[in-house]
Amino acid sequence: MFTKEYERQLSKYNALIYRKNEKSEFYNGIYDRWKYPVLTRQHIPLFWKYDLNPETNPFFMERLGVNAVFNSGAIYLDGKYYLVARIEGNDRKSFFGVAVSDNGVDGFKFMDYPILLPDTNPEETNVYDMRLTKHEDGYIYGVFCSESKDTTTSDLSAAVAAAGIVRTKNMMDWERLPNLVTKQSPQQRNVVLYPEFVNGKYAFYTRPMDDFIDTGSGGGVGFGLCDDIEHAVIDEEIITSKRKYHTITEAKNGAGATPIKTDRGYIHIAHGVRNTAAGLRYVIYAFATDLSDPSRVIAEPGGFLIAPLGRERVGDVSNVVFTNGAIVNDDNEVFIYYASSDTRLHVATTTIDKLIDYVFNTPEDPLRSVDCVKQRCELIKKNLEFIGK
Ligand code: M1P
Repeated sequence: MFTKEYERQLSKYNALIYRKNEKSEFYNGIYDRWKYPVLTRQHIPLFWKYDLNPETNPFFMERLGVNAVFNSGAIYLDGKYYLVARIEGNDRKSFFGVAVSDNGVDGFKFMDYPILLPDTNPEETNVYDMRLTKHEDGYIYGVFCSESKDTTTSDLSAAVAAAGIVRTKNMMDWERLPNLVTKQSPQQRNVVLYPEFVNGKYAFYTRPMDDFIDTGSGGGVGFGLCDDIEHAVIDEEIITSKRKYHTITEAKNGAGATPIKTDRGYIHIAHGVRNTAAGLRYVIYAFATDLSDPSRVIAEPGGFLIAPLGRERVGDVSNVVFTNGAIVNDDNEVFIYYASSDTRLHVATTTIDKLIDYVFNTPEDPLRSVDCVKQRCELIKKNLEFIGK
C-alpha cells in the first residue's frame, strides 16, 4: 500500500512539474495571463511533507502538510528564473522556499530545502512576502515581513509587523541583518529595497502603518533613506504613491515587485486595497517614478492593472491578487508573478515597451464619476470620428 500510494503521488507531482503552460484566452493588450498557476501547494516536493520510510509511516500519511504557496519574490540570474515563495504550512506559519525554472512560465521546481533563516529574532513568529533586489553594492537582498506578537495588549491576535532583511550572493546562503527601523512608523509591511544608491545611501520603499491591519494615518507607499544597511534606520519617510478616496487604493496600498528600470522612469507594480461589503479587495496597479528622484511619481494610470478573475477570486483570503516579484529577462520580456486569494501563484507576461505604453499613456483616475464619463466620452468621440461614424 505504501509503495503504491507513494508512486501514485510521485507521478502526480511529476506530471504537474513537467506540465507545459500556455497563454489563456484573456486579452487586454497590456499583458497575457497564463492558464496554469506556476506554483501551488501541489508543487511542494513529497519529501517535504511525508515521512518516506514505510516502517515509521505505514499509512503513507502527510506528517507536515502545506496549505498554500503564494506571494513570491522573483529574480533573474544566469538565464534562470528564481522565485522565493511564501509557503504556508498547515500550522499557519509561513516560510520561504526557492523555486527555479528555465523559462519563467512553467517547470518551477523547489530546491531540496526551504530557507532556514538565521534565528536572530527570538520574538519573531512568522515571516512572509520577500522582495528580492539585486543591489548595485553586489548583494541580492531579500526584504520581508517579520511578524511578532504584540505583547502590549491582551488581544491574542494583535501583532507587530517589521521589515526583516537578509542578503545572499548565491540564493543558498543567507545572511540575516537587523530588522529595518523606521522612526516615524510603528509598523511596516511591503518594504522594498531600491536597487541603486541614492545620494550614497540605501533607499527603501516602505508602507507606514499605525496598526497591523489598518494603515491608519499611513498615507500610501513611503520612501526613505538609510546610511547603513547593516543597521538600517530610516529617520524620515515621505509618501510617493498616495492612497486616495474612492479609488482602488482607498483602504491601503503597498509596494510590490522591485521597481523595473526603463528609459522613461522606474515602473512599479504595486497593490491597492479597498473595502467592500464582502471584505477587502486587493488589486494590482502600476505607477512610475523619476529616474533621478525615486520619491517622485511621474505617471499613475487610473484603475487596476490586474484584478482577481474567475478562479483567482476564491481561496483562503478571497478577492485578492498580490504581487511581490517581477522579472525582466534578456529580451526585455516582463514576467509579473502574482498570487491569487493567498492560495497559489500565477504569471502574467508583457514587455518593457508595453508596460511603458500602459503606464505613460493610460489616463489617470479623474476621481469623480462625472469626470470619468467625460474621459470615456472623449475616447468614444475620437474613435467614432476615426472610424467615420
Ligand atoms: O491577505 C492579503 C494580503 O494581506 C497583506 O497585505 P497588506 O499588508 O497590504 O494588507 C499581506 O499579509 C499579504 O501577504 C496578503 O497577501
